[in-house]
Amino acid sequence: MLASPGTTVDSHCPYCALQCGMSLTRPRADVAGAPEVQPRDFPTNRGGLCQKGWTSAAVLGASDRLVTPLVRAESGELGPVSWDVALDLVASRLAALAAEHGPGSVAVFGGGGLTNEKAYALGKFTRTVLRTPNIDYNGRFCMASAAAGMNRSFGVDRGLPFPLSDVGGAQAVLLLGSNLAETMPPAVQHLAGARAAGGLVVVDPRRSATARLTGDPSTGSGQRPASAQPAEGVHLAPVPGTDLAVLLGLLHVVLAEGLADREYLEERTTGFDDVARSVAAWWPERVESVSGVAAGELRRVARLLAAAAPVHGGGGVYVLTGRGVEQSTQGTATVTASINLALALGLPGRIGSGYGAITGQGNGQGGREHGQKADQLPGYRKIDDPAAREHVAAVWGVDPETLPGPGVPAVQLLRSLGTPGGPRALLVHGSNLVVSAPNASSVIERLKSLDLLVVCDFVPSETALLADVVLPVTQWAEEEGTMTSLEGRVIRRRAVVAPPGEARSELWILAELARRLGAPEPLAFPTDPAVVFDELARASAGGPADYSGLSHARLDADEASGGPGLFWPVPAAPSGAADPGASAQHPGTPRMFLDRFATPDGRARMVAVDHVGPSDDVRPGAPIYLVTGRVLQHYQSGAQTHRVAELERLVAEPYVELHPVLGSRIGVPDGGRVRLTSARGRVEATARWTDAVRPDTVFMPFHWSGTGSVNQVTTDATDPISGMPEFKVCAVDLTPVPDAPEVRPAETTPGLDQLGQRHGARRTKELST
Ligand SMILES: Nc1nc2c(c(=O)[nH]1)N[C@H]1C(S)=C(S)[C@@H](COP(=O)(O)OP(=O)(O)OC[C@H]3O[C@@H](n4cnc5c(=O)[nH]c(N)nc54)[C@H](O)[C@@H]3O)O[C@H]1N2
Ligand SMILES: Nc1nc2c(c(=O)[nH]1)N[C@H]1C(S)=C(S)[C@@H](COP(=O)(O)OP(=O)(O)OC[C@H]3O[C@@H](n4cnc5c(=O)[nH]c(N)nc54)[C@H](O)[C@@H]3O)O[C@H]1N2
Ligand code: SF4
Ligand SMILES: [Mo]
Repeated sequence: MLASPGTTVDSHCPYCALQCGMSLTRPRADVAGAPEVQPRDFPTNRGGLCQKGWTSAAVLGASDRLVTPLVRAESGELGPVSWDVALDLVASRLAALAAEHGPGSVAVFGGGGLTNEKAYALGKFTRTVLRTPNIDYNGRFCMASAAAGMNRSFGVDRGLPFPLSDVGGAQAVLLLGSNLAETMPPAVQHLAGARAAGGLVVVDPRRSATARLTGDPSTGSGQRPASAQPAEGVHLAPVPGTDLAVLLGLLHVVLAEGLADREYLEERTTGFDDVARSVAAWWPERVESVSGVAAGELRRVARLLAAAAPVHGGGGVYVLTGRGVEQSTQGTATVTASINLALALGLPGRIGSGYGAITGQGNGQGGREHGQKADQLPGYRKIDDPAAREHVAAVWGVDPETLPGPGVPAVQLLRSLGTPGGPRALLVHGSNLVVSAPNASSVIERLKSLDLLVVCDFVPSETALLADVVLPVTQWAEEEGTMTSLEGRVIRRRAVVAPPGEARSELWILAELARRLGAPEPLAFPTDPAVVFDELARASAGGPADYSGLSHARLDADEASGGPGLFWPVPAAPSGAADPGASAQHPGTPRMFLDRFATPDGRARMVAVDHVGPSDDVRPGAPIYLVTGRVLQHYQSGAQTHRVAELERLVAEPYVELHPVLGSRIGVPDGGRVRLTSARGRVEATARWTDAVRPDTVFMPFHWSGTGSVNQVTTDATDPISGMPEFKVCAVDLTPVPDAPEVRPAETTPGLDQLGQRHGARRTKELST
């Protein structure tokens, strides 16, 4: 139920996994207006918000919000239709394709921004109504390598197996490939302890905003000016894609200098001897020759970390990874090497120390637990596990035999679209693939080859503009639900304003499609998020991500009483417990692994890994490394933030960071136009000269479409274990763009202009404040 005008509800930011607490005040007079956003004190943000959070309400009132279903007419234009017409059309075409080509001819692509309830309903709909194995989601682009590494070593994947606020007390933090200062600015306060102790170590080929927090003037060269201020830490700037060698070198030094926590290794791990042998030949000078990080710096960092480890009486160490090291063909191996280093220092499962991966999307954590992943059933169960199939099928009221088996990871799924024997229809829920998928031009080609593309979104994203049917959905402050933050804390999203026009919740859309596709009773698709959550909780019972002790009511009561929030696993109270009331409730699990890891023998597994290097390495013809990432003001494909005038003003156009030495050698001045060409395609953008990047490397954010879309250039080579694409590193050639500006049309399809609606990345609504 909506709050009455003028009242304030507690909710969270729509964007990233930090899920900063905010309060939303419903406008008094203008019921359709945007709510007022104020930060509130929540453990992840402690009253802070970044620019995206502050301006997030603008997207609710975007001038081109989708307010009615759209269907592409014979003329090629998208035009408005009623919900009945749109849903009948989708259902009949899906049924016809399945009848003619089998259930596998339909595929589904989900997103880590969906609430837990929507992610769960999407997986259930796919497996029970469509009965296709072909589902995956954009978390494959984001958290798959961290998930694979943590599952293998710890037996469970919760990004941070401890509250983020624990990090604030540590003496040292090793941050690999994360630019927290731009991607989660309020989280920087949790680095305070390490910074004060001179223990912040940032590994990034760029002197990113986060690397600058170290105050390290040397940028990993080992050339430290004698006059330098006492630094807050160390910045290592390896050759892109060589972090794994750096990690092997750090472990080599820890072992060679007798700094490991032998007792912990003995009691809590397996596989140490193999790992020790595997790093024996990675002495620092060899690592230097591969990564460019000075041997002396490696030794210094290894000693700094060891001194802060509990075994040497230090104040605690966290090893944290971000996309910079995970979006790699050796992403799982690099996560594993990070975990091996953490285990050798005796960190995981100790209060005040640990390893964690920093989850990205708003519900990047919950989104990977409830069944939109190709190989997964709710509760983070495996779809090929007979016991899991039986349990979940019983909750759903279907025969386990009817559940499909595992599907394929996202990149493989996208490559198969429209190919002989591949899916002919795709339903997209919460991803803008045209901009964000690797090697995007080939993805666009696959999307265009489909018989039916259905996109649910609240704005006409570049992907929606390619669709045959576009279904308008509710967003964030218009809906109830739950999200799971980067620390595994389950939190409530609350509705404060009514959705515009005919926008509907995806829960309703899935229920309507299920009904039209003849879903048999008792297979039910409830539309009340609290009821969906209760079902999700039952389906997750006994799984690794157990939510069975939670409900919307319990989460609300916990928050109302100022509780610390509830971290999964939260199993239900044992049935038959004497007191089924509050005292019998499981308190949740803020800190995991304190007694045992989630492996069969309770020990963490150390796994030997080796460095190979990026799949698309520099060579004549492609002599420069391209690394990609984010800028503070824009979010992902930009579908949301390009519609916020204030953010657009701050970062108005695609750009490439390059070193002045490189710029002058190839004749691209600061502010000039530069073209990047790879084996996949090319991209053009404005050059920004900066000495923050290595002279052999350029950096470009991926937030734009069309000519400025860096994913035209990136490789879709994937990690062999996680299926994660190598977004971060590829080889390019760099040339100045000739004077005559080349105009390539953006990947959009005409249609909405005819409806009097506006589209295009650059047109935005002025903020109403
Ligand atoms: N402003 C903003 N914030 C966001 C998002 C956003 O789009 N915009 N998205 C959210 C999501 S979904 C995610 S996944 C997170 C991502 O958060 P981060 O992982 O912090 O973000 P990125 O900018 O993708 O990458 C981090 C850093 O990796 C570095 N890097 C590139 N190649 C390499 C390499 O080979 N080695 C190392 N060590 N580093 C490398 C880049 O220079 C970059 O500074 O952010 C979340 N927060
Ligand atoms: N080169 C390069 N490419 C990258 C990355 C990189 O670092 N470099 N990072 C990758 C990573 S980590 C990620 S997470 C992906 C993200 O890339 P995308 O998957 O494209 O993510 P978004 O841009 O957030 O797109 C979400 C879309 O869904 C809509 N949406 C939001 N919430 C909902 C909802 O509840 N329901 C529905 N139906 N729609 C919704 C939004 O309006 C938007 O159009 O990009 C990846 N691509
Ligand atoms: S850090 Fe993330 S959750 Fe916090 S305000 Fe910014 S985008 Fe929102
Ligand atoms: Mo992400």
